Amino acid sequence: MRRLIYLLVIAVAAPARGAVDATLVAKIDATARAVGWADWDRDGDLDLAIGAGSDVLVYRNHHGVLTLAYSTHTDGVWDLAWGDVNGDGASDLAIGGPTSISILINNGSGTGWDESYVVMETGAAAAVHGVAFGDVDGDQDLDLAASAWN
Ligand SMILES: [Ca+2]
Ligand SMILES: [Ca+2]
Ligand SMILES: [Ca+2]
Repeated sequence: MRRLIYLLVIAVAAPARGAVDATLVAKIDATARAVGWADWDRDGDLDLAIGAGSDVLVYRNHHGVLTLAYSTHTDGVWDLAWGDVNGDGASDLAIGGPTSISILINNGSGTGWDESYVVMETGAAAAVHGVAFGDVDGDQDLDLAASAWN
């Protein structure tokens, strides 16, 4: 079932807790489950990735205005997380999906991905609903935690 999802950017001013200013960024006709910020195009500001149905949508930030810059079709995006997997300074994207965990390698120029690959096949019995990067063993590279259920 497809649902119309409203995506909002909500500014929360720290001194005025509870007072929020919400800006409508886009309406997406898909089940949107995940969002994440990173400087995708390496221009110094944060861009927004959205998992919308089977697509990863990247909205480029230009002086605070977000516009859809790139769309990548996958077999489903249940969660996403940014992290520089290959250490080239550009944030890459991990995707938890209905049957696998995959990685999109950022080409670093704001024009797309160098490659994508599946890290782990979980099968239909274990949809991946959560992914998060962290350096678990302190060896200066990112490790990936994932949660799955069916
Ligand atoms: Ca940027
Ligand atoms: Ca990278
Ligand atoms: Ca590590």
